[in-house]
Amino acid sequence: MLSLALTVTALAAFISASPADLYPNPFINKAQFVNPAYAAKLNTTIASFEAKHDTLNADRTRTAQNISTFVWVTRAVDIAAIPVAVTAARTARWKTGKDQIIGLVHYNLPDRDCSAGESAGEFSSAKNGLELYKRTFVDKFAMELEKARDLTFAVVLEPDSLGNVVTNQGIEFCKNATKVYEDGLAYAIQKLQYSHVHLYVDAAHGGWLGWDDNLPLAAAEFSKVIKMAGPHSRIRGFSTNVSNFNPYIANPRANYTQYSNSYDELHYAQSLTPHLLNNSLPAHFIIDQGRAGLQNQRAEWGEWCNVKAGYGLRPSAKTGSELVDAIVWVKPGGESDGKCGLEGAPGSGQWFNAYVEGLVKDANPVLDPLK
Ligand SMILES: *[C@@H]1O[C@H](CO)[C@@H](O)[C@H](O)[C@H]1NC(C)=O
Ligand SMILES: *[C@@H]1O[C@H](CO)[C@@H](O)[C@H](O)[C@H]1NC(C)=O
Ligand SMILES: *[C@@H]1O[C@H](CO)[C@@H](O)[C@H](O)[C@H]1NC(C)=O
Ligand SMILES: *[C@@H]1O[C@H](CO)[C@@H](O)[C@H](O)[C@H]1NC(C)=O
Ligand SMILES: *[C@@H]1O[C@H](CO)[C@@H](O)[C@H](O)[C@H]1NC(C)=O
Ligand SMILES: CC(=O)N[C@H]1CO[C@H](CO)[C@@H](O)[C@@H]1O
Repeated sequence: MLSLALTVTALAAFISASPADLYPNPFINKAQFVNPAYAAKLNTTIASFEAKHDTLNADRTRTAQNISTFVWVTRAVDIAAIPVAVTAARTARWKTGKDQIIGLVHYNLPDRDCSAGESAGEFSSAKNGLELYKRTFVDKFAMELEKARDLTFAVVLEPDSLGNVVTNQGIEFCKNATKVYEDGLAYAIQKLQYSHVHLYVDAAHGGWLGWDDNLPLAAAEFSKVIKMAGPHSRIRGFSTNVSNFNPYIANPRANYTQYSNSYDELHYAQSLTPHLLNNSLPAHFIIDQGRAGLQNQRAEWGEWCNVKAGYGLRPSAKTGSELVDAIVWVKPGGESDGKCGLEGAPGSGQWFNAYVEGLVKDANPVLDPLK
């Protein structure tokens, strides 16, 4: 009861003190940018359906080609994808008359993916990685955004990194990486302070940081890093469930969540909120639903790799919750999580076409075929 009372008090304080008009939801009245590079990959899937004379699913895939996904920038050479996206977004604005918000994932910390090892990056802290990260990645990333002040950006910062700091101190490589993660992330936050850029620090997902014991530790860690970014640095909020399979609203809740109050991503946002507010952090979220359409496919919550899935809720700023700025598709479905999960999975980031066929067929809501 005590924690419930605290939650209600904190939420009430949030609502009455919320200076919503000082920093409104950046997704309102914007079209989420559709990445032509992802649409191009889906042409492979259209061709494979057509080869099987499955015109229904080929036409559904054409609809998916018009849905927004985030652009992942995971190596220094990928920075080149930013101006390409910027040009495409300007074209889309010109064609549709709608202002665009481009979703980017900034994902290249030294010693990356310290616990799972499927997505190790190009920088190692033992080889001057922090300095290389700052100079050849963060600075260049910021420079590209600075050149596109006519557009709006939502940037997901470093998925999994603070989740690993909070819960994986028992893994020596993560323990060693902690200082570098904190310094690197704080530097990125500080460097990306522009009024047209909205930062969402990654907050893992409900099955990870959503446990009651982890919530205060997570909020304290976020607070530490954001303070390190300096008194003039601000973030819009937090991203959750990047590349995961958790539903926004579970129905029914999965059995493996039975001891957690954060049994779906909306409940996770609600559970984390009082802890964020207690640390003077903004309680705003964007939630990845790109692969959350098919529920209850896992025996355990911890399964994370190429789990059988369908495309989930569509990207939208109509979320039904004041806490949630937008439903987004951060993970471009079909880029493999690694050589694990469903049979035939290729290495991390490679196109897994059979998987995409499943995303299309099992989409929930169902994809209407493009006429
Ligand atoms: C996908 O294929 C269509 C039809 O062949 C073509 O017009 C389009 O340019 C391709 N899309 C991309 C993004 O490559
Ligand atoms: C793509 O989506 C936009 C916005 O949702 C819509 O206005 C447009 O008609 C769609 N285009 C196609 C080809 O479906
Ligand atoms: C962690 O750091 C210590 C001290 O620098 C080093 O001896 C050890 O090899 C590192 N462990 C890993 C797994 O990188
Ligand atoms: C949960 O477990 C019960 C009992 O074992 C089972 O009947 C039910 O189908 C399970 N629910 C889900 C969503 O898996
Ligand atoms: C808020 O923070 C204070 C001081 O760090 C702590 O004692 C208290 O338990 C926190 N309350 C909640 C709801 O996290
Ligand atoms: C950012 C984050 O926590 N992403 C996780 C989302 O869930 C998948 C699957 O459980 C994990 O692999 C990701 O690490």
